Amino acid sequence: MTPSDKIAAALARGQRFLLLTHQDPDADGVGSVLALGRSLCDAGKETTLLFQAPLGPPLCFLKGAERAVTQLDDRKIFDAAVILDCAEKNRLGRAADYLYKELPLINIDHHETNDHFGTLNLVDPKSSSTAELVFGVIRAADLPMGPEAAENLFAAIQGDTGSFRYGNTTAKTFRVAAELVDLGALPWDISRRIRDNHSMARLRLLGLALETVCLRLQGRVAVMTLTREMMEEAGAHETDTEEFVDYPRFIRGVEMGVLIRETGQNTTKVSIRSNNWVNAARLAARFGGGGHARAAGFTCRGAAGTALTLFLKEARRFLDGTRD
Ligand SMILES: [Mn+2]
Repeated sequence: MTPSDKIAAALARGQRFLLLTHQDPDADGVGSVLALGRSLCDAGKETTLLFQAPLGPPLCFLKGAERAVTQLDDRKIFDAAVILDCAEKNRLGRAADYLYKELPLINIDHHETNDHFGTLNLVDPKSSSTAELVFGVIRAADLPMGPEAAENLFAAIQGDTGSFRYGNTTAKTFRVAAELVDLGALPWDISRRIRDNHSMARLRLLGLALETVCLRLQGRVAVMTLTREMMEEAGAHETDTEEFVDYPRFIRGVEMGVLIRETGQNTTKVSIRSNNWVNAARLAARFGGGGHARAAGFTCRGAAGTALTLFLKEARRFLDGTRD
């Protein structure tokens, strides 16, 4: 039995499921949770969709997002927890507090750095997205897939592939996407509601951020910086920075686009995107982070300047010394 078949059997057998994704979730995490939640629900099962924090725009515009909760009755018992798009258990944040000892964990993910923390694990780094794997599981379990589930899976795949532009987009990704359109997903409507639906604050922040873009390490690395002051000045939210890192990455000749963003008093998040050969996940792992070959990140102590110095030192070694 393949991992997908085993998970499908567990989903078909169980009745009560807890669905979760990583903290600060993206479209893949949220869309996968909502889609699988909808399918299980339509099959007559009881589902609880738990997020660490309330969903903000644009992900709260996904259909079914209003079913999400941020707290549980402690005594609530489940047949299994399905954890989606989450490389390690501690990426669940506070939501992990609700996982009690005997609860079986079903881990479905596509992060290369996934540590197989589940009782059942379906981890495929070749998959464009967790949603593409969830599509296969829903089919294998013979669960219903209506327009709402299809739309959420489509939005998730669109998110992780940068609208089918990134290197993780395969022929299979398009086949799955086409099936989702057959099932009722409307690509233009999802794009308009989820991807091309920005606040004025985001645009103001982008203006400030573009001013900071500079080339480093002989033009191989382009860096964008966001300080806490800039976030405040623009009145922007964390989710407004989604895909900002593509601007430095899209500069001709650049191998690595980097976004340095202050997230707290003394913490900075570094997002890395590579174009051709740098394994961003391995570089991020040197700082205790992780992700995918072309998209990864880590968090470190200190303000933006400190983080950049630390990062460039290691990035130089990486660019000069390794080719994996
Ligand atoms: Mn993902």
